[in-house]
Amino acid sequence: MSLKLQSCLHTRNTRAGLSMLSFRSLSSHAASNRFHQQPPKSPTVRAFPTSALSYHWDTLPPTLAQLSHAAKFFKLQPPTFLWSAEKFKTMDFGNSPEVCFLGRSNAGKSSLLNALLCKNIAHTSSKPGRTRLMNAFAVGGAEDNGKNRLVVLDMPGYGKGGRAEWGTQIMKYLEKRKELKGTFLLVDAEHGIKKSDQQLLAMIKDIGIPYQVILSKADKIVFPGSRTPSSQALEIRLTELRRTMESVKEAVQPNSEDDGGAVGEVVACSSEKWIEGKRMGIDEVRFAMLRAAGLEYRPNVPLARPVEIVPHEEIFGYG
Ligand SMILES: Nc1nc2c(ncn2[C@@H]2O[C@H](COP(=O)(O)OP(=O)(O)OP(=O)(O)O)[C@@H](O)[C@H]2O)c(=O)[nH]1
Ligand SMILES: [Mg+2]
Repeated sequence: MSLKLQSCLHTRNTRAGLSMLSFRSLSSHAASNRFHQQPPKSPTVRAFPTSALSYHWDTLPPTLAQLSHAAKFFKLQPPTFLWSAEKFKTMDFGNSPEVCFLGRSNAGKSSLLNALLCKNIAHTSSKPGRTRLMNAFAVGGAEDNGKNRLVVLDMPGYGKGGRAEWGTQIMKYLEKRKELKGTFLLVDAEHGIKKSDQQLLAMIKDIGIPYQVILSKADKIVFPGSRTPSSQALEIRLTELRRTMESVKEAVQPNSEDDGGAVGEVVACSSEKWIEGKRMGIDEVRFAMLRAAGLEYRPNVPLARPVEIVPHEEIFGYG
């Protein structure tokens, strides 16, 4: 492991603990920086093959009903800011399932959270190192009783702009937090998995928490210019995206017999690009979050009637 990441993830922090941000300061930020919940008026790409935005090698793609349920879960239930903590030990306790977003600084974690939660609730910046605390938001369910309520954590990034003490606290969180049901590792689709991501992946595998890689900023690969691409250009770019997804699979699950805690799929998304009235891949990430927490829509499939198993000998005799 590189010394840089090792120190980023393991150096002990001696500075004092919790820093509570008031909800007011976050909501006033949101008000001054309106979040677009409706698609912009710019032309969108028709007949885009949405299925090309995810690669499932061990899972089934969500059904339309599951995607629609996931979209409604987040769109119809405005998020609430819960707390910000600098240290693991000063985090509030909770009874609801949690998922968290990890990744290199500037990978787009806070922007993605805003897109998922339909509100400009997390601070974003073009400069790496913007998110400095572990920030928790709740969606759904008025009470913290784990029923139909999801807690989502935006984490500080690692790599350029990251700090050693952030890594220490994040590792403690990953190791000890009982409510944590799933970790989403955000990887910039343009850059692919870097060494520091691989080092974090190795640590996540050691801890044994379920995790899934999400490719962020997929618009930069699929729609690099402002013009709508020709179908031929689109095909070439989607092939490039697929190659990046396959390299993610290689990194997370080199041994096809052992998933090492990885969810067997990669989803590519964009917090900025809209296609046919939806942000690219966002409903698929919403579904993955709900599934990690056990809150996804599961259709009622009638169970087959139990069948009595009659031994062969009873029918055909023992002779
Ligand atoms: N093109 C494009 N840019 C994006 C997307 N998501 C985020 N960005 C840009 O990437 C930059 C970083 O975004 P953030 O969401 O602040 O990244 P972060 O991972 O939270 O960064 P830290 O808090 O510093 O760790 C900002 O300039 C965003 O506008 C996306 O889907 N597409
Ligand atoms: Mg951030």
